[in-house]
Amino acid sequence: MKQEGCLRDTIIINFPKFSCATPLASVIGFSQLRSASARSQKFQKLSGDGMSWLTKLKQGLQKSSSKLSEGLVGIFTKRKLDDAALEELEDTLLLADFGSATAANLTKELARVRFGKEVSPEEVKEFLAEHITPILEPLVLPLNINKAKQPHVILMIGVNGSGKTTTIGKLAAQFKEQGKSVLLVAGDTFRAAAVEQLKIWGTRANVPVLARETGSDAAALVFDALEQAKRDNIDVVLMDTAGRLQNKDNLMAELSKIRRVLQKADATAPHDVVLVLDATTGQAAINQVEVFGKAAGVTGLIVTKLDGTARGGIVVALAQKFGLPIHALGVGEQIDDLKPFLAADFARHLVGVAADA
Ligand SMILES: Nc1nc2c(ncn2[C@@H]2O[C@H](COP(=O)(O)OP(=O)(O)OP(=O)(O)O)[C@@H](O)[C@H]2O)c(=O)[nH]1
Ligand SMILES: [Mg+2]
Repeated sequence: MKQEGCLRDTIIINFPKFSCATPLASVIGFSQLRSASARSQKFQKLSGDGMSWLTKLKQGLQKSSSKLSEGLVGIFTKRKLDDAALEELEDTLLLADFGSATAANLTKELARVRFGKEVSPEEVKEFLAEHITPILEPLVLPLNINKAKQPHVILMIGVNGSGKTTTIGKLAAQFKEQGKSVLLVAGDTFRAAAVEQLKIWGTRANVPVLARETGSDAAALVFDALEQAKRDNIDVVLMDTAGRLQNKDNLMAELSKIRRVLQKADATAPHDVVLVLDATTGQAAINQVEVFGKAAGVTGLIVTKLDGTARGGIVVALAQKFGLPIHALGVGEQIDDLKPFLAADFARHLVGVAADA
């Protein structure tokens, strides 16, 4: 029987409400789904073992802060602030990916206030945290779901492997926790594995996933998904896209098309275009913001894998250069490893001055 709103060739899991879903059991068996969901609850309990997000952030930024501390101790122990020390400080900041403008400004300001005086590594850390915080402060903006835009559409974009799909899973769990209805859309139609990965995250977060077979047109899928979400009064639609290198013009053009097509379904969509950046790639992130920004109108950033790098200064470089909102930070691979971006906490943990959280 044909039912209104049915999307042909579309697979929807985890959401009995969708009338047109291919029988769920043929995609992922109900029993599988139930046990996976139980596992995910257990997993959430385990990973959210009372550890505060500040502790987690601190741990996540450990590599950056210890590298920086090492550098500062080497430069400033029992030493007056002279030209050579300032030069070394600037190099240390550059190595931590703060970017040339920020490294130069911070060094110049320290020279202005302390030149010729003895200064300890701890004092330099305090100075850095204090001066980095106001650079970051204006960019603190969590992904706020606009109730008036039902659904609120978030398009996730970025280069291959930056953490888009994982971040979607983490965000889905957070929105679900806030009591919102969420739909995930497997807009990475290039690889079968990408669809499978998103389904696993859908199951963990206990939200539906809308997918089509590999090779389908991503723009057509996102259009249909948005129409479906409107009919089903979904609060938030998180759209995954295939990773793409920013120098591949045809793939970047596809992103522009996805955006245009979404606007046909809702002139105000997408409401957020989030560029997911892998912190371990350091300064390469700068070019990604520029090119993705032109192709898809990036509205905000999420920086991932801060736990795996000493290059956390990239967040400051991005803030200084683009002034785009930073919605959240990825500090691990687990479902609760997406942390809010708070300027002072981030700055202090980045340079390693925070008291134990
Ligand atoms: N340590 C760490 N690993 C992460 C983080 N975010 C994602 N990852 C890992 O990075 C790898 C790539 O993540 P995906 O979410 O598949 O990245 P993607 O951008 O969707 O990749 P493509 O779809 O291939 O473009 C996976 O192994 C994730 O577990 C993070 O914050 N910290
Ligand atoms: Mg992916």
